[in-house]
Amino acid sequence: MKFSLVSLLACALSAEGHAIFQKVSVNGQDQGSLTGLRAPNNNNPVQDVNSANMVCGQSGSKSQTVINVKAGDRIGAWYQHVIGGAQFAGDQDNPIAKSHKGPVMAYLAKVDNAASASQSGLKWFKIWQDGFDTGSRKWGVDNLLNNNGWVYFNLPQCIASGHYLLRVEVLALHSASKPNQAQFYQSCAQINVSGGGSFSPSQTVSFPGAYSANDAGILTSIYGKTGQPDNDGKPYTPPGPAPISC
Ligand SMILES: [Cu+2]
Repeated sequence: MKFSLVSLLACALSAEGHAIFQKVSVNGQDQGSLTGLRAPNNNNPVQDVNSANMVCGQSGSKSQTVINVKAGDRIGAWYQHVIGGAQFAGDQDNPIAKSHKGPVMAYLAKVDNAASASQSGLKWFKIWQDGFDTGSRKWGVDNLLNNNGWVYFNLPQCIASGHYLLRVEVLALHSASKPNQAQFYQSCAQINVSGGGSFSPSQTVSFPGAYSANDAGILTSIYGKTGQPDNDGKPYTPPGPAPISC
């Protein structure tokens, strides 16, 4: 009994490093907790790249709001350890455990109505990613940690106006040298873009489908010869397509 209690505790503790994308800002304006989001209720990662949960995370809360934005706007995506922020005062694993190194990525998919659209069968294109900088040896997650959980990127100016789901994803690679141990943390924001251009993607991907468990950016060891999570100073390419340019 004692042993199983100990392993249960170890298990619970190991779950404490996770995170949830739970708030959006537009040009610095905070949109409010879970507003305009399809977000999981708990912070457990998705580890099966073939799961339907790869789209917007495990099903949890779903907002009725669609966030109005303009092409070119600066979007913020806020990750915190649990819904609302830290799990407890002095939570060292907020916004996410420091071990959880990896890239951060953002994708868009055009929909008719972002509040009601089904999230399966969509055609996604990547608009941004923050992978690994070989000079500073910093990961996208390091920048998230330095910004108190905020990830910032600009919506491309060229995208067509209209409704989209915006999928923001953290890929934590601390255990990714074993198959199906990479951890995916994503939610989707429901947005209505105005002032856009004429871009429509020539190539799109599906979720699930965009990734394979053995992709070079997913089944990988990030630990260099010194044991640091520095990818040995080598370049790292996040999974999925390259971000669009316009
Ligand atoms: Cu975790």
